Amino acid sequence: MDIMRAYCLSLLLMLAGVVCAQRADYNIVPLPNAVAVDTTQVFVLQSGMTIAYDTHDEEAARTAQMLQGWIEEQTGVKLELKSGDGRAAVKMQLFPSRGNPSAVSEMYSIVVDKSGIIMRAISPVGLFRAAQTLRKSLPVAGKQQSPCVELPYVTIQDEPRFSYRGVLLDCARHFFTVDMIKQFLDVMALHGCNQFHWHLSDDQGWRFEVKALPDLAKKGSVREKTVIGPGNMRIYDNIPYGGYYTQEECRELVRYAAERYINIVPEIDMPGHMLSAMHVFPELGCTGGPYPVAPHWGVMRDVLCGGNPKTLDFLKTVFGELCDVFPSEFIHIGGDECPKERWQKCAKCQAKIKELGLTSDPKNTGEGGRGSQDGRSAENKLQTWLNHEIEQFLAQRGRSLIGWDEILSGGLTGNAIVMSWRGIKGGIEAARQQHRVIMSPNVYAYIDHPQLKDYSKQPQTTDSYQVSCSKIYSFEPVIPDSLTAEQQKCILGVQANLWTEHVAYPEHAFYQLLPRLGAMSEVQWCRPEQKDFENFKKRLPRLEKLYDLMGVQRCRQVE
Ligand code: TNX
Repeated sequence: MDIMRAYCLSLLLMLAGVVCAQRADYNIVPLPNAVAVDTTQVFVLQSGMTIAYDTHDEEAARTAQMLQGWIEEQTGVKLELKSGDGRAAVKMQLFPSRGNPSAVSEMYSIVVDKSGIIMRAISPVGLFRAAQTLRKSLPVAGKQQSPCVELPYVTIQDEPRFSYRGVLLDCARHFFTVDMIKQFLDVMALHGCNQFHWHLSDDQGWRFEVKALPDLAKKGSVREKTVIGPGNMRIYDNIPYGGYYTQEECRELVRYAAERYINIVPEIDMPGHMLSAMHVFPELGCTGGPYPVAPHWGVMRDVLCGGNPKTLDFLKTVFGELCDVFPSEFIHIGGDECPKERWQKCAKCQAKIKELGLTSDPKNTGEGGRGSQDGRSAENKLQTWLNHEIEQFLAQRGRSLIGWDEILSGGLTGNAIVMSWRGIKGGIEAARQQHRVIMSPNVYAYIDHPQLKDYSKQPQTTDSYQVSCSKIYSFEPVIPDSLTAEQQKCILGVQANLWTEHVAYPEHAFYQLLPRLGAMSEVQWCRPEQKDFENFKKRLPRLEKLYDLMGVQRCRQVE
């Protein structure tokens, strides 16, 4: 029967002069929640048909335009755009929800049947997700003679598991151009990611223009040389290295990201990882400097002075302008890897500790690895005080503070959100205190680490352990045994981090990112019961064709 039907259909198509060599396949990455397909019947999409968006919604129009471009680029099928055409082959319908208007739902559905392709959503972002799903379902065949695509009948229903689906790009250790970042954002959108964590400052370079402090970016962005090789062998290239983003460029990226439903979370890392600023303003350090912009990697013992009132003034100037440029609710203040060696000996820091009445807890466990500040020493509490000052400053502007999990050490304050990177311990602890959490544990989410077991087969990068696709894929961020149902809701989502100590070029950055972001996207998007690594591997090659079409590099092996 099925064979008969297919035969009749192809006969009909041939009579109509249509011979379709291309067929859609809904086995995409990340896998939608529910896909009910009927492969015995197809709708044929061909040039001259239309895409209609049935409101005068500007966002829907933009998404329709993007979809039109993707379809043509992938399949050669040229569709026309129309608003409000009831007979169009592709319809994008918005049904604004009458419920809670503040809840932005990413939910969408796609139905393909004899009348064509209908995408429905209750907010414009849902239509964008639907358009991405359709795009990923279409083949990548390039230019064709008389192009058309067969789409098997289907009903797709989908929405993401987590609201925060992030990727970090470190633009401090190495600088990436605005054009590269746009491509990075396109790749993120392809994977359904919605938070771009932009690491804008570190010991090795300051990348954000602060208008009130023009020297900060001008001088703080340049290091005189860069260490060569895997570890810190202290062999340098002796080539000055720099680059920073003007506020205009940042705004342009905010717009570009927003059109792809991505929020930019800017990070200025404080009070550690600040040598690039201290180089320009040595009075901000406990010893007075001089402080060169760091030419090598690691954790530096010179950090911002916690007791100098100028430190807080400086930070408020910086975070004030950061808030002007970035509309994000989330503002990242770093807070990681801040050794307290200087603060212990600094008269200003000790005076401030006294003034605030801070004392070490009896069970202070001292400092942890990589200069991390575990334990409730008076100095860690001074850092908490500093965080709290910034948190209140941000709160006045309607923003929420995110910090790396070290911000737990001196005690969490206010609404602070914890980004758990040294495993998931910090995240669990924060959720138990009813603070929001983003899980980004290094052993699962650090894509600066090698993806293949054989290090010799890949470019040199952060060494030590392997973070393979399967390792990432196996990550389950919500631990029912450790958290109550209420506490589990504090887990906003998951993030992959691309640190760039050893990643200097876009090709290498995308090699580190792909296809691992594919694996990460299923952790971020899919329900645990849907996940199956072997099945993921079968779906990946079709996504990789899109990587190739987009012109981005990738690792060609999956482990
Ligand atoms: C730790 S993650 C860091 C980064 C490094 C990274 C390298 C975090 C908060 N700090 O400064 O780039 O390891 O893997």
